[in-house]
This record gives sequence, structure tokens and C-alpha cells, in this order.
Amino acid sequence: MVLLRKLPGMPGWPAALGLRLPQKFLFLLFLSGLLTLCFGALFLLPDSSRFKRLFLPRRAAASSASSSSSASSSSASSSSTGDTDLPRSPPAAAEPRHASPAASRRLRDRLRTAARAAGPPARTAPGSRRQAEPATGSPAAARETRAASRFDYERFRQLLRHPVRGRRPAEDPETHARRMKVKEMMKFAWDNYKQYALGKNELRPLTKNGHIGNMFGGLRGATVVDALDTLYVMELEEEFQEAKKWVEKSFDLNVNGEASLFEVNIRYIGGLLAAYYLTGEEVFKSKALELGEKLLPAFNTPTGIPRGVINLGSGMSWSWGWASAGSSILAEFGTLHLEFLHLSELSGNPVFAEKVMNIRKVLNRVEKPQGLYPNFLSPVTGNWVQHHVSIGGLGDSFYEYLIKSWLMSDKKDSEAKKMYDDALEAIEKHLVKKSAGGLTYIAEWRGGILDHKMGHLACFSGGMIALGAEHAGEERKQHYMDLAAEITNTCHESYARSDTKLGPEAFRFDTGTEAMATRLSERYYILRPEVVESYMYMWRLTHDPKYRQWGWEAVKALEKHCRVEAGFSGIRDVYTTTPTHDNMQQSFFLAETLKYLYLLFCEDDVLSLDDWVFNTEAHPLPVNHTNFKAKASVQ
Ligand code: DMJ
Repeated sequence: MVLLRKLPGMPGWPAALGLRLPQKFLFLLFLSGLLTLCFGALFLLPDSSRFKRLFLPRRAAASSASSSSSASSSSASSSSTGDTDLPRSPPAAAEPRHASPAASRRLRDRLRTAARAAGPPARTAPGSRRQAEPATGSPAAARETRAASRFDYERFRQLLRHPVRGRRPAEDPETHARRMKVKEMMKFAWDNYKQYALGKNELRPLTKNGHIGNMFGGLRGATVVDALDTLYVMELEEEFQEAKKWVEKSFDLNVNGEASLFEVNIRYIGGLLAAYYLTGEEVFKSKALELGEKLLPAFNTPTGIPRGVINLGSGMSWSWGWASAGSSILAEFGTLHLEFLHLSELSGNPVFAEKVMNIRKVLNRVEKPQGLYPNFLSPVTGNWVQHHVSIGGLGDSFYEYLIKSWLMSDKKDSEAKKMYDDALEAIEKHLVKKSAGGLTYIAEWRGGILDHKMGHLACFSGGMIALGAEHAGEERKQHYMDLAAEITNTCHESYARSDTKLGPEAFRFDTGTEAMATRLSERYYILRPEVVESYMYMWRLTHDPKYRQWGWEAVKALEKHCRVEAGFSGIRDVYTTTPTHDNMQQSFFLAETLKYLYLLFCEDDVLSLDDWVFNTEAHPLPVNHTNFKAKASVQ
């Protein structure tokens, strides 16, 4: 209106246009309407318009974006951190906790688009924090979730201390030749699987067809997923691409069958996570997260201890029929920790870490007979169901995951370390024995009575104890290294005393027998890795050449007795030089046995123990040198 005031000596410009009073009134009305329209049009301009940011205070610009779409509101408010990199993670309220990764991805894409449209993120006015935070959860938790959901793969790779596949220094020709031999075995195992069984879970090398089985709830391609990281580390590039292509094109997660929670976790989730961390290929990450979500209903029990079997379609879960009184198995619910922390790390969804931290809480609370962990626990009451203790089958990888949780947390998860130390002390006190012939072994315990038997599975413990010894107090270190060496030696004896130079499923120390199977039903060998696994750790931690020598003996025995025309097969009796084959090439042969043998003949910087921990299926998961939220695990 100031502009329209008549200036002295100058005719008013409406007057200059020669307008009369009613016309002047109409003209003014028209002008004010025009101005209102122009101002209002600012709100219709695209979000990125410079004019809008010129005319409106920043806060208002942010909320105007919110009025156009709730998604864009999220992005604007999340910019309150002052962080300028996109995309922003959605607030918890916008993304349900258990939203499927596909849904999360869609939401994130929407947010990304909206955020791009909103241009540079606006800063939130001081004091407006509450609006900027998600509607649910504490601000700190929301910030943590956001930080976690921005896993920075490039940064993770930069912070590794060694190149994943090593620096390839000069090496002696014999070690090189042995490594190449193991690589050839891997190629042979893979090629035959691909030719006769691609997409099935395992190869049947005698009948040249595939096996599906009922352990994975309708999931297929166990051998593909288990083999991915071994192919990658061995630089079998073409074969790795074949495996990756199968995962991209044919790996179907929409199945409806009964799966072992434990097996799906260690083989599929472990295999996919490792493949992602090694290569940065998103497909592995998204499949791992999607599958992880499908396992969550198994934890819906009164204690949060998951049941062993889950239908991947319906989410219904139950205990194994053979497990006494509906119990859950220590080695099963105790072997989720490593993978589940990584699922939280990569998804930004704390639910996975919460589930495994709760398991730890229950285990810490329950009273341990003589400090030992029995193998069966009720998911309803949280009490032990039977007093059977074993470092072999049913118990084994629970102990392994305690020490590896400590290592994976970059030695910060002191709770896991303490649980491991206490458990090992009790095991040593009650289960470790020496035979008349001087062999150290770990017996099983049944309500106080010892069973002087050691399973092939228990032979992983040599490597585990050596790995833990590194971090025991000075006075215990040598003691544990000696114990690890003695157990590994006993396991080697179980191989050396057989006719095939491969070890039986279980061996005993009673009635005059030492390190040999006494029952017909325990004489078989199914390509298991545990003994060569311990050789690999003992080699890396001592560099005693005997471990490479023992590994080479195993390679020769595998070639002689397990290699058949179309792959590798288990054998039914290790005590005959003409064994019959079981017609099964187990997926863990590619994931573990061949990987550990290969690493035994590599320099120490290939999948260095400084950077990686191996899950119980030998899938390498990275140590937390980066931004990973292992903090959640030690709260
Ligand atoms: C593998 O699937 C894993 O090592 C598991 O922990 C126990 N057994 C097999 C191989 O023997």
C-alpha cells in the first residue's frame, strides 16, 4: 500500500491512468488478489526451487516438504543430524520393526527420491529435536539405528588390515603346489555339483544327481551358498560368477517347509553374509536380511530361547521330536550370535542383536551344574532338561561362538570372554582326561558320569582353545596352547590309526582302545572339517610345520578314498582300504574342509585372523574395526 500512496507533486499512478474512484477500487482489489496469488504459488513450486528457500525460513521449507508426502517429511527431519549424505534412514514409526527387507528397500527408495527432490537437507531449528526424531523409541536409539543402517562398505574395506586374498609373497614351491592341489579339488567338487546337481542342496556323486533333504525347509542350493566364499578366496572367478548368478536368478526364499534354524543360519545366512563382506555385492546382503527376518518367529517362546525347527513360510516353530521334553539344543540356539549381530549391523534393525543378547541373558541366569552347560534347555521354563554335557555334537559351537564373539567385537565383548573362560575352566576340570597311552581327550558328561568318547565334531576344540589361548592371561597362555596342541594331536591320532588315514565319527578311550572307534556305527567319515580346521589354526598360531604335514596327509587320503568319478563322497568305514561310499558330497566339504586345507597352505594374510572370524561353517565374518554396532552386545 505504501507504494500506492500519492507522492507530492506526482499524480497517483492509478490517477495517471485516468481512473475514476470505483475503477480505482476495482484496480486495487485486482492488484491485491494478484499479490496473494503470487505468494501462494511459492508453495506450488517444486521442492528444490531456490525461490522457496529465499522466501521461506528453512524450518518452514522442511515442513512444507512434509506436507507433500510423509516420506519426504522423514528425510527432512532426519537431516537434523546435520549430516548431508543421503539416503537417510526412515524413522522407526515409518518403518515397522519387522518390515520385510523388500518393504524396507521400497521405503528407502521412496525416501531417497523424496530426499533428492527436497534438495540440500534443511537444518532443524534449535529446540525442534523432538519433531526431528522418530515418533517411537528414544532419540538415542533412533540415532543409533540411523547410524547403523548406513553401513559404509568402502570404509569397511579400507579398514581391513590385510588384503582379503593376501599379498602373495614368494613362497616355497611345495606349499604352492599343495595349495594348487586343494584348489583343483575345489574346482572338481564344484564342477560336478554344477553339472549334476545345480540348485539341489548336495551332489550325489555316485548316482550323479542331486539331493534335497529336509534340513533347509524347502530352501535349495545349500552347496552354492556354502561354496561362494571358498570359490572367491581361491580365485576361481568363473565358478564364483556361476554361483552368484544362481543366487541372483534362482535362489527362492518363498518356501514353505520345516527348516533347522541352526543349519539355515550357519550355512545360508553365514554364507551370504561372508559373500557380501568379501565382494560388496548387494544381492548377498539383501538375501541374508530377507532370510534373517524369516527366522525371527522361532524366538517367540516364553523365554525367547528359540525352538530348533521353523516353517519358513508360516513362521510356526517347534522343537525337534528327538530332543527331550520339547527342549532346545545348546549348540543350536548358542550358534546364532555372530550372524545375528551382522544382520543388525547391515540392516540397522536392532531386533537380531536383541534376540541373541536375550539368549545370553537366559544362559547367564540359569544355574550351571559344576559350571558346565548341559545340552538341553527348555524354551518354556529356561531350565536345563537333562544333564548331558559335550564339547562335541549338541554343545560344540556354543563354546566356539563365545570366544569368537569376543574376537569379532575387537575384544570388547568382555561378557562373552568371561563366559568362555569360565566354561573352559569347568570343561578342563571335569571333562579333560589323559589316556593310559598319554593322549589328551575331552570326554562327555552324563549327570556326573563320564563317557570316555570323543566325537569327530569335538576335534574343532583344538583350534578353538588355541585361538582363545592368545588372549588368556600370561600364565594361562602357554598352558592353553599346550592343551590345544595335545587335543589336536589326539585327533590326528584318530586319523593316523585308521587304514584310510581319515578319522571316524567318534573314537573312544576305554577297554584298551585309544583314539579308535569301537562301534560299527561310529566308523564312518562324511568329509567333516573339524580336524583340518584345528590344523589350520594351530599352523597359523605356532607355525609348526607338522600341521601342514598332517593337512597334506588328509589331502592324500581324501583323494585316495573319497574322490570318485563325479565328485567327493563320504565313506562308511575308515578302517578298510576298500571302503564303500555314502554317495553324498556334503556342502560343508566345500565351505569348510577344502577352505581350511587351502588356508593351511596360504600365507597368514589370506583371510587374516586379524580381520576375520570364521563362523562354525567356516564363513568369514569381519572383526569390528569399523562402525559396527557390537556395542549392543555388551550393554
Ligand atoms: C558343519 O555344518 C558345522 O561345522 C557345524 O558346526 C557342525 N558340523 C558340520 C560339519 O561337520
